[in-house]
Amino acid sequence: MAYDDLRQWIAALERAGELKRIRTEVDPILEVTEITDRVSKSVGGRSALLFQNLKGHPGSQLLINQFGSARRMNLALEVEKLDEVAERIRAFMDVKSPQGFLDKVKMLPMLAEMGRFFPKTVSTGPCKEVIKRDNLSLLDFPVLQCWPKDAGRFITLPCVITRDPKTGKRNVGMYRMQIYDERTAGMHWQRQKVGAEHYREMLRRAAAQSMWGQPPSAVPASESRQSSDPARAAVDLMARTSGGSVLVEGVPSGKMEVAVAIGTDPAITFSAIVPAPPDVEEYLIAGFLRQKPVELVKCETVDLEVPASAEIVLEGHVHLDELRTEGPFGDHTGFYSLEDLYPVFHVSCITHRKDPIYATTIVGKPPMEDGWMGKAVERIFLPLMKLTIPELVDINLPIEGVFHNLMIVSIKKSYPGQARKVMNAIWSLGQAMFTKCIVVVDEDVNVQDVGEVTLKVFNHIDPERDIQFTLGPVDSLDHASRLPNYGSKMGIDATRKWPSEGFARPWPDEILMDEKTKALVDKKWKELGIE
Ligand SMILES: Cc1cc2nc3c(=O)[nH]c(=O)nc-3n(C[C@H](O)[C@H](O)[C@H](O)COP(=O)(O)O)c2cc1C
Ligand SMILES: [Mn+2]
Repeated sequence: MAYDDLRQWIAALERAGELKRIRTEVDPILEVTEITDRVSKSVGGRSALLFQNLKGHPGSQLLINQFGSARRMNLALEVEKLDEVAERIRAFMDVKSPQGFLDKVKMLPMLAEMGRFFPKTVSTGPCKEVIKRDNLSLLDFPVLQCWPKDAGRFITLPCVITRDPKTGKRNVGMYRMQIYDERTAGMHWQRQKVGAEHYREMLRRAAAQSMWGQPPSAVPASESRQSSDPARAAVDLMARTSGGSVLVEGVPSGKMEVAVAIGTDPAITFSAIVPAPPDVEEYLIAGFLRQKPVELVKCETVDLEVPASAEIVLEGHVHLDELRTEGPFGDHTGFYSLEDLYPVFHVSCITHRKDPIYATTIVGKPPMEDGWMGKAVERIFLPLMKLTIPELVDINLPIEGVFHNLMIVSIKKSYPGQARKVMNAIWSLGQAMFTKCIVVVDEDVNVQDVGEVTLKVFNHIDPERDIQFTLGPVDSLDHASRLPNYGSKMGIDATRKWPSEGFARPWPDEILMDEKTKALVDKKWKELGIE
């Protein structure tokens, strides 16, 4: 029974006792954050909040903290445990190449099931109840200023939809948007994300078009690699640390179509943060998660499709030759991410439901709502990681490790040096490349128990021997790396060292009481009168 839209999801939250309506007047500037932060940090992340009386926005409603606990994350994906999603993925991947007729017959339901998840385009939907081309303003919505030193108001839970100019495939990514004025906003796709790659591909095309009058596919590779390539100039400029608003000199003006859906059913919202391979459409992932296809409608002013039941849809363009200072913004690292140059989104049309509900989140010091989304990603991706790293037993991204700072993994070690092989595999696996510190332990260590990890890891290592450094891309939010987006990473091999790894000393046993003595004391326990 998939949720068809945000409203069904809100009703389900309310039925489950997981929603609080707030009727007292609250300011979207800072005040919503302070309230939500207290709720996030109380036991169990307490509940989702529906603010119904927002200062300066009479009649508006704002939903926050919808994913902010293990229970709500399970409700969002309609499972008892997230392992069920992992299990469904595993079942899918288990399909062997059919050997005979019977095997082929067995495969049919699986293929039919896959077909059930593809998005469907429908002629219209609730997101078209109100269509505004003129007199529109991003400031109509109760967009938050989250933290005191934020550069302004930020849309924090937008599903940003772009199209790959090469393949025509759509991508949905969650990239925050700083509101500059009624019609413009920042487009914070970090350079390693799929939206940013679509933008660069548009730049390459526009550059090739202006230099050679034809798209890059028609230009000989030797020519397109010339250093005077204006697309390179723009990419290089994006690599700079910061600056004011700039028009990128020498880059042909051009536009890239972008649509943004805010307030979708929870499977779509969640799919926008999932670190999926670039060529897998998130609409399909959402269909898989909710076991029902996503219904899409065409946009009014751009050639993109958006979820038909979205509360709010922003349509518009990113100009290829324009970058603008974005940030600072109080980020999920617990620190402000610094200002940097990002593309600018110009709104051409806003469509929305009647009385739209604005869905948002705040990030800051963990634990917060996004931490629970990250935990869901961790559970769901484990079986996928095992495809390329079969020795993997379990992983833990502790919430205070803010996704990219710390990953603890246990492995079944079968040959010398395997822990280092696993580190390198993780550093080359999609967005796991950002992991600043990877700790590898043997399979007998429970990675979910950070106390046990601390005890065993720091007992087992000879730091100079067991720490591996490497250089590579780091998260844009890393404020300590030597350069933005580029820095070092560290792996700790805390597995037991073998003679074949040059460790000749004996390895001590872990202290464990024998079963006989334990049973004896169990029997006597009451008599001892200690409790
Ligand atoms: C609340 C929230 C806010 C996020 N904001 C950003 C952002 O501003 N920029 C960004 O590049 N990634 C951001 N992310 C992470 C991306 O959504 C995530 O990396 C996603 O996998 C990107 O999708 P893509 O692989 O299709 O590009 C955010 C994630 C969450 C949960
Ligand atoms: Mn994607």
